[in-house]
Amino acid sequence: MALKETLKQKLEEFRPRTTRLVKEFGKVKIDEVTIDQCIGGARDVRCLVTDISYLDPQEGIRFRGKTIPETFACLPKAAGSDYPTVEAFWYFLLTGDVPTQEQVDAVLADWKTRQAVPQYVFDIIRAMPLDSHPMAMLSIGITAMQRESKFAAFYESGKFNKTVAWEYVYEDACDIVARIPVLAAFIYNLKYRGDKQIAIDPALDMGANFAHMIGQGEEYKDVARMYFILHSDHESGNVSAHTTHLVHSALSDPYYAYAAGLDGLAGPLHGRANQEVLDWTIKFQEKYCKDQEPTRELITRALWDTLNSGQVIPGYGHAVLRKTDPRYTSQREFCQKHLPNDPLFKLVAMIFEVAPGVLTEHGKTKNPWPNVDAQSGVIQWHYGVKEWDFYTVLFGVGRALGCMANITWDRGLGYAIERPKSVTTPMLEKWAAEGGRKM
Ligand code: HAX
Repeated sequence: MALKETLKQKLEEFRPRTTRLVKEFGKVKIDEVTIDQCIGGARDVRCLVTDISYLDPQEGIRFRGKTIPETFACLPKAAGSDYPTVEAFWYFLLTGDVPTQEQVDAVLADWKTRQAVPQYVFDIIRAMPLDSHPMAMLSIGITAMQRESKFAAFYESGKFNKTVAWEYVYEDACDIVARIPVLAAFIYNLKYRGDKQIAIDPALDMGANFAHMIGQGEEYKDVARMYFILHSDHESGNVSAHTTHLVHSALSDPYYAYAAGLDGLAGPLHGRANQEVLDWTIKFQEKYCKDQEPTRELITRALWDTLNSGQVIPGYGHAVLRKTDPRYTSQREFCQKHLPNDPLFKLVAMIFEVAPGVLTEHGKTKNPWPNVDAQSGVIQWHYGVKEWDFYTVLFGVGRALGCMANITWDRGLGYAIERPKSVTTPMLEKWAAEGGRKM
């Protein structure tokens, strides 16, 4: 069955479960909120629902119930590759079903019809100063493309109907995931390759085509596939996914919603950490390793210098995870296989040996282990993508998959506009003195 039909069937089967939970069990308590959580970024408050991925603090992410190795193992592979296509993963993320090769080919063919980015979007980005951050360019590109939104057109048609609204979100979602790598490649070529643009190769899958469009060779095709899949989804409380969900909950269309998600991803505590990691590592090399090999002692000193100057160690720590991020491990395994002797990989591996101990001694972070961003830049650097301010854009291409799958389901299940309640500081002080709010 084609993807949209399968999704329709899944939504129809699933919807009664959500309706029943709200109608029959709506008042059942699943959590309570402390003052700490209220001021401290709602950490651990269970008030979002998604079935697309789940993040266990010890185990890490599962996509549709499968760990990263299980996900890579179960999906049909790109021709001649150990990695699945992004198209196969998209089918899996949306439906929870492992697609057949025929179903993957249908997604591939569908994306081919969607991937052209309108010329006016390129013109708008070209009008920006060339030293604009590439994340600003990507976000503006997605906002500019809002004109293409099928969901917005449906809303404006006067025929808006909640039960079929998800179909228009789905259409926009597919357009966005098919177009965003083309937009990202355009930005890369504009900023760093003297505007030497490369046309789409219609014979290639999404990851391979991205590699082709930024002038990369055969090996980078798997890098792109792996990278986009690994960065796709991390349940729905992280800043980019939550922002996309929040903005779309006001029935803002997927273009507005994902542009907002990208703006959140651009923050150094979130997606920009991959840029910061490379920045930190290269500066470390320049400062300490001009005339000597990196040592554990030098790394320890540099880490303490960073902490003592009040900055965070980028790529380490996590709001939910309490162990090494399996997305880090997956990329580390890729490095061990494909670039074991790369000097930067060796340095990052040495930082991994030292940083958790330093952070533990520092005593602040709840999780001294590396996250996805500690390893990702090394791979890009190795293959010649050395412009590290572009790394968050790569993250943004991958994250589109998770965010778009999530809002398609949000609409399909009719989730409400998000509107948590705020309180004032005097209220908190009163409840603190009384030992809690009287319910
Ligand atoms: N280096 C130094 N201090 C750190 C730290 C790190 N890597 N990680 C956490 N801390 C500090 C926090 O700043 C906080 O200090 P204050 O009490 O002074 O505010 C304290 O330890 C407690 O923080 P936490 O509860 O362990 O962590 P949070 O949930 O508040 O924050 C962050 C999670 C990921 C933002 C945090 O660990 C961090 O800043 N890490 C470095 C940046 C980074 O790698 N971000 C990417 C995370 C993954 C991701 O989203 N990718 O997109």
